Amino acid sequence: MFPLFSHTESEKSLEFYKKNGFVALKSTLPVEYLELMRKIMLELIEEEKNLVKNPDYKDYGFLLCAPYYADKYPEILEILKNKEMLSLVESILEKWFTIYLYSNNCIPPNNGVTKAVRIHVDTPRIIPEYDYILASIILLDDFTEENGATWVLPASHNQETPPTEEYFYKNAVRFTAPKGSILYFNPRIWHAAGTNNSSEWRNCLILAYCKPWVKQRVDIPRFMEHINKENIPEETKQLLGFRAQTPSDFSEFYGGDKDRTYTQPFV
Ligand SMILES: O=C(O)CCC(=O)C(=O)O
Repeated sequence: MFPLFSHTESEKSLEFYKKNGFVALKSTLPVEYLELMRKIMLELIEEEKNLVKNPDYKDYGFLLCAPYYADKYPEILEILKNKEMLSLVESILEKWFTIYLYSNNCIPPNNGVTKAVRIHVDTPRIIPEYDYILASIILLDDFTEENGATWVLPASHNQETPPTEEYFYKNAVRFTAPKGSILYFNPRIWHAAGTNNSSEWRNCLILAYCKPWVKQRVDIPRFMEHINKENIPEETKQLLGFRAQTPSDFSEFYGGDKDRTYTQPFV
């Protein structure tokens, strides 16, 4: 059974994370929001496939940068106001972390898989005892063995060589949990998505966070250039990386508060 902590059990959940390289929290997200996001994600993966226009497109089921669509669907940014979700991130990465990646993984039904089905790590480097990046999976559906719940090999984040398939599937735990639950994991841990043998899509959001000086997976502020950001709260902009952009001219480095592009502490 996969342990699910409540967001109030911060000490216990942090201790579990430090020992195992992952930890899961119970939902604090409204069901209506999860359902809406599920619908939006399924629509956007088709839209993105058409936008990319690459006959070799291998990322079907993933969005490269969900905030890119926040003009059409401002709800995409709403989740970034969820304090309970962010508080564990802050206890691991400390204040001023930013978003490394905001994506999703939607697995098609009837034996469907995505590229995440292979046993993999998300980041190659190992920096023992130092957290500079953290990944999370937010369930938009109940995850079951049938619909492809994520496999995680406990405490494998410092293991350089890949486990054999036999070892992995014998020792990995399966993240079967109700929708809204969040699995946080060190992206250096060996893990895999399952195969979806159900008749419905299996959906989740993927949110990864990093220290503010780490280069984001994609440049989210530039991806959002077409979006009017007047109504986006300051905290959300900071999370998206708008306060951690490397300067591209003298005024962006030496200028006043309005001109400078890196306006948060280096931590
Ligand atoms: O969707 C899942 O179950 C796992 C996703 C994953 O492995 C990844 O995004 O790296």
